[in-house]
Amino acid sequence: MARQFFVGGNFKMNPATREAKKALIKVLNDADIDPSTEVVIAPPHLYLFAILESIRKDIKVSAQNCYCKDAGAFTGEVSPRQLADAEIPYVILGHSERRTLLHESSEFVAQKTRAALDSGLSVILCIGETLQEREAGETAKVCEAQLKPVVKALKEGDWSKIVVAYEPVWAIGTGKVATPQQAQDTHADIRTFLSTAVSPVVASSTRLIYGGSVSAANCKELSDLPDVDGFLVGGASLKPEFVDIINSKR
Ligand code: G2H
Repeated sequence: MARQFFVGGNFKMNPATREAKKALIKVLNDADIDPSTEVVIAPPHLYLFAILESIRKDIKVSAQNCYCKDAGAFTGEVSPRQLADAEIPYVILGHSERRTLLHESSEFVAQKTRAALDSGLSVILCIGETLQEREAGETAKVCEAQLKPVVKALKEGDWSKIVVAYEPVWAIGTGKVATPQQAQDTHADIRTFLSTAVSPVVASSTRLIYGGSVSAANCKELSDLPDVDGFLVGGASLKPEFVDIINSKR
């Protein structure tokens, strides 16, 4: 089954001002974008409504997180139901910055994934190993351990709404990108795991995207890899070169 190329822009806690946010959206609105690529941008919650109204219709908008309940006394949280009601189609879950800084466990990420799907959202699910784990030869084991609670929480049909982002922690925001061999090998391992743990159909149809210091300079080579179906882009999504990354399959 053909997997549509996917490029996500994870703005993280950027930009710092509304003026800069407007300039960023203008670059995207004026750009010549490959219509065969699915493009999703994930701004901070505060900017979601404004960006939804000002961004061109062929670019989708994602939240960067949500909670696992529909509503209630959860100060500071945003619910998947609120996102769906606001017509936000995607949410990023399990980003390593949240796993590390906010101590989110894989079980909690799985709970939030379940809740997001129940509200009708699609999920960009992030997994990835630390440098220490890679050097210990534990990359596949760590990715599988992060995926297992999600596999348990989902039914086979749910996987059409999941994009798995493999983001080695050592490559995030460091300028150290995974080599094409490292990216391809890990993506192939994840696909093999999905084939056994879920089904061969899910393994061959689920998009596996790479994240970690993706730039205009390295995207072309990575985009040609058989098991890399796109990118989750952080730092470079805030720059005009994001357009070159979106168009990397051209
Ligand atoms: C990884 C990535 C986006 P960056 O976190 O999710 O960020 O491209 O800055 O490494």
